[in-house]
Amino acid sequence: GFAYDRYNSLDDIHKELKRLKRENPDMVTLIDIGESHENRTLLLIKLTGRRNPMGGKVSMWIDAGIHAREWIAPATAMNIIKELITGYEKDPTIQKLMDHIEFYILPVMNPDGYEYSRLKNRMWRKNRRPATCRRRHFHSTLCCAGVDLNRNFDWFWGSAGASNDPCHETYGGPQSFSEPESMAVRDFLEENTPQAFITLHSYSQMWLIPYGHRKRSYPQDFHTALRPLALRATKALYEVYGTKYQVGTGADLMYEASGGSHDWAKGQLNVPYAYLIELRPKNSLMGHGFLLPEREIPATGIETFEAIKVVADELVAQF
Ligand code: 0X9
Ligand code: ZN
Repeated sequence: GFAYDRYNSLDDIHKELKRLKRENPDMVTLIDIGESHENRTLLLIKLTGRRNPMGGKVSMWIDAGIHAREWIAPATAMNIIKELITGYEKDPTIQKLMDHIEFYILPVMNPDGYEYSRLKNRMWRKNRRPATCRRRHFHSTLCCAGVDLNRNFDWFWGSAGASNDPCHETYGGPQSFSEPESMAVRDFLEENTPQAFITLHSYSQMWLIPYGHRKRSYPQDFHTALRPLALRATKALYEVYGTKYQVGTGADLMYEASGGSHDWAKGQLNVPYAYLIELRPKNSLMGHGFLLPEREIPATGIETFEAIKVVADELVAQF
């Protein structure tokens, strides 16, 4: 069964979300925002306090598991959900946040890839779009499955750090929003545009700010709003266990990559605060890269939640 300190199957995650709804019907709503290629449900949980005076005016989006092998991301999303629900009764700070903000959390944005990574290939990254085949030589074809969903959003789609080769790890798809998973997220967010958008990845302990498609490319409020809030959030995170995060754009700190969801959220949707968080570990040597040990799940959840609270607090103050 499901455990908050384990990496869980999609089925156990969905069962836990349904249990949370059963136990907290006044705080929890489950929304089916679409289906994956292999017809798995994209199950979104909406959390809000019993006395939300704003009536849903301010909202925050958190998704995880857009990349299949980054298991700590769905696990952290689940821990954030648990902290918000249990904190509502016993922690006035969380009660205030929940009474002002609607939290929309999608713990597994790429359910087909997640299950494939659990059962077939631990290092799978993309979704499971059925194989596209192309002719190579006489009598030889090459077929490859999957689109990198974090290259499939409509922000300088296909321009940098993405491949048009279906066999590549960063294949961006035949066009932007070609995939059911990214389409479902787009359609929901266009109808319910939040004030903060956070997408959880791993690894490298970085709090990434738009834009990532080109070096030295920043939204106009980068220095006045996005970066200062990111610095406050990562400071709160650091104060829990001393975990260090770098803050900057993905293009400046890592590499250029177009078609990312956080860039799209900021650039096209005009979400004020859009971030991509690369969770633990820092590196692939001692920290095991994508293979973060289960014993680090609880601490990752707690420290990340402290950072999320800083962002949520800012939404309450500002909107
Ligand atoms: O490549 C990605 O999609 C993200 N890294 S990951 O290892 N989780 O796959 C980072 C995207 C952030 N943007 C840029 N680096 N430009
Ligand atoms: Zn990722």
